[in-house]
Amino acid sequence: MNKSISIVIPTYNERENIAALVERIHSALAPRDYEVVFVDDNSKDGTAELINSLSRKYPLRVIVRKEERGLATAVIHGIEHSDGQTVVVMDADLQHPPEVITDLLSAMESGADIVIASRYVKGGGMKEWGLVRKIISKGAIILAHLLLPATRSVKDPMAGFFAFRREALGKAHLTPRGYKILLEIMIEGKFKNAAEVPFIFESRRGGESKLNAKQQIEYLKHLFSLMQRTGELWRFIKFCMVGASGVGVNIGIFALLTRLGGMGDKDFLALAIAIEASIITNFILNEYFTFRDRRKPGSNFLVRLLKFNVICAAGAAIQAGIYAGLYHGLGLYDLVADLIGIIIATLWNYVLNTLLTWK
Ligand SMILES: Nc1nc2c(ncn2[C@@H]2O[C@H](COP(=O)(O)OP(=O)(O)OP(=O)(O)O)[C@@H](O)[C@H]2O)c(=O)[nH]1
Ligand SMILES: [Mg+2]
Repeated sequence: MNKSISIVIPTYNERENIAALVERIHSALAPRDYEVVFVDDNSKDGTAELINSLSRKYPLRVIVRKEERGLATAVIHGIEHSDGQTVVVMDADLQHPPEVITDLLSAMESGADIVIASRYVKGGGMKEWGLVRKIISKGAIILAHLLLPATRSVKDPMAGFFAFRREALGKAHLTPRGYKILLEIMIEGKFKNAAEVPFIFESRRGGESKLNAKQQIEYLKHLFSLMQRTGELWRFIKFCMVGASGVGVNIGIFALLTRLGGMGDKDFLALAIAIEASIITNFILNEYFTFRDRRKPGSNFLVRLLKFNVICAAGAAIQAGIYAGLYHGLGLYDLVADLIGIIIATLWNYVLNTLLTWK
């Protein structure tokens, strides 16, 4: 039967949390027309059996997967095997308070097509998180914001607690890895209006965490795959190619000025002119090649040129500083010191220009 709300919950050995979870969902949502679809990866602790017995009293179903394991694929499985117009995704371990579902639904009623229960908006947060986990969590978000501009519309694209309109997801082809299903959904779906509501990430009530270092590696691989799919990886390669062309312009003009231009004794001036010329050619190539799709009609070309210039000048200073520190300070081989400087300055230029110049 077609329900209006499908709540998809992946489970792996969560027996201890199920009864409280189901009761709290029911008291938050009744009398709305909802169903809970659990996707259990063949837990050994009797999770699925408990859900089955509770399904006599509550609108629940459990799908048991025997061949596959993994949080993100379990969530997709649940999305594909449910049919509510609104889909809610959450964890089973009561870290996502079921009462917040009603906040998600109200935001959807006010016009959002995807709503995220966010730790990083005012009123949100997490209980009992150690400093290391906080830093990893924040670092992962910063990385996603930098490398995948489509995630910048929300402060917490890593959340595992969210709701969306099924129609807006369309026929998206979802191929996530690891844990971060929301990233995949946001990038592959056709959402126009994302909203966030605050929530406090509770401490785990029972059972054990399945989060481990392997998940962090999976996250980086997933990020890379999303960069490939969205064209952001190709954009970065283009940016590096343009940078390399700038080296040619720089050397060529410097050679011309000092050899044919009679500036042999004014080599610093010749160098400054050569650097500025390469910044300008880099800008033009980036404007019409690397960031062609991000030029906004009516926005100011000269303002962008100025921003690019300032960022690249700072990049050159950073490169010189790194070279000085590594070669003169630490005695590293000079070409290695130079190469490290170039890599860091390139990253600096790329990140700052995607954030400020071609937003
Ligand atoms: N079906 C399925 N569910 C999983 C799998 N791994 C984790 N889950 C479920 O996904 C949800 C989130 O997993 P957790 O281990 O709680 O991850 P976390 O909340 O980031 O980490 P903690 O704060 O330590 O709990 C829980 O409901 C788990 O039962 C899996 O491989 N398959
Ligand atoms: Mg958890």
